[in-house]
Amino acid sequence: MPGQPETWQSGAEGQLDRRRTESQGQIEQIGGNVERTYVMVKPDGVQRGLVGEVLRRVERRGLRIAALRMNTISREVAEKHYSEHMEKPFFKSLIGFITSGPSVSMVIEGQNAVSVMREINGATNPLNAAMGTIRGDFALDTGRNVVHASDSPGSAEREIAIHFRESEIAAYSRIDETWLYEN
Ligand code: RTP
Ligand code: MG
Repeated sequence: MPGQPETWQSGAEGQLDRRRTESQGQIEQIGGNVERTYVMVKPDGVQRGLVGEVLRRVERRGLRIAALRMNTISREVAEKHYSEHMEKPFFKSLIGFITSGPSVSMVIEGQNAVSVMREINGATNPLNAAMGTIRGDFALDTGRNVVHASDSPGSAEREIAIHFRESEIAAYSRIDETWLYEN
C-alpha cells in the first residue's frame, strides 16, 4: 500500500518469526494461546450453496482464516482423516459421502479456536444441535451435517497435516484482533 510505514513491514516479519515457534497446534503469541483447527464444508454444504454462510459465521465471530481450498478429496485422504471411525458401521458410507464431490477445507485460528468452532458447528446429530449453530440451522440428518471441525488440539494438528502443507498456511493478524481480545 502506498505510504505504508516501514514499521508495519518489520512488525509483520516479527510476527512471522513468533509464529514459527508453534508446537502441538498451539501458537505462542502476545495475548495468549492461539489454537489452530481444521474445518471442512462437506460436499452437501458445497452443493447446497452454504460455503459463504459457513465462512460468514467463522469470520464474524472473529476467527482468522489461515488457509482455504476447494477440492474433491481422495479416498486415501478421507480414510486417513476419519481413521478413528474405521470400525464403525457408518465408515463406508461416510467415506463415500465425503469423497462424492468438492468440499472446502480450511485452517482456522484464534484463541480457543478448537472449542469455538465445535460450538459454531453444533451437535453431530442435527436433531440435537441448538438453533443458531450451523447444523441446527441448516441440517436434519447426521449423515448430511454440512460441516466438520477438529474435536481437540491434538486432532487439529493431525488433520491439518493431512490436508495442508505448512507453506499453505498464512501467517497474519486480523486488523480487529486488538479489539476482539482483552489480552
Ligand atoms: P465431524 O468429525 O464430521 O466433525 O463430526 P463429529 O466430530 O461431530 O462426529 P464424529 O463422531 O466424529 O462422526 C464423524 C461423522 O460421521 C458421520 N456419522 N454418522 N450414522 C451415524 O451414526 C453416524 N455417526 C457419525 C457424521 O457425518 C459425522 O459428522
Ligand atoms: Mg469428528
